Amino acid sequence: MPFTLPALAYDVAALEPHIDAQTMTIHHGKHHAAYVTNANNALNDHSALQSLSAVELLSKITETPDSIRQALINNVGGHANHTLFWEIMTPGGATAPSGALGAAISATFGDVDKLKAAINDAGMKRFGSGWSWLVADASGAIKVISTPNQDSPIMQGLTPLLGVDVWEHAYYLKYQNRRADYLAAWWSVVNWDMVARNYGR
Ligand code: MN3
Repeated sequence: MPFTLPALAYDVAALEPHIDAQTMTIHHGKHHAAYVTNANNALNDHSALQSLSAVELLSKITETPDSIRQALINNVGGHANHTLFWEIMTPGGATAPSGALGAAISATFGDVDKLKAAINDAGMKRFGSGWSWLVADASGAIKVISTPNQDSPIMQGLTPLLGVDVWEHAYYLKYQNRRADYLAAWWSVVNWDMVARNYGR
């Protein structure tokens, strides 16, 4: 089995009250687990691809077999997206980005509040299910994008630094239709140290 569900680095209740424990339990233990299972199933008859990492598969997605490409986009993408999502959240993390990322955010957006506004705007404009991202390109330039479904920025040659899940399963139990409230609250649990580390990778 190429992929396994990563354990959370914190308790499912640790992000309360911003992200509730029931949402975390279902999101991690059911939704993410299903992406892992379905990614592994898609690779069942493709042993040559089983040694590739999620990043490698997504980077070379156009070279994967037609018969499984959409399953890989959905499920390897879902696995990679959620793995990053859990990592960039933490209880009681730094409230602002530092180092090279902090400088890049100041230079590109003006300040972190403008970055947050851009991420929230992209998340609000995402019709249906998807993600809002802060990404870096190969030159280190950063920008905000949104992707539908589980499409990964890695497929576009971009490095995801921060991503917020705007599928209803990420917020509906606590926030119902109030995606804006979820997005506003989510910034309280962002792990800026990890986001900055992603920029350095
Ligand atoms: Mn999700």
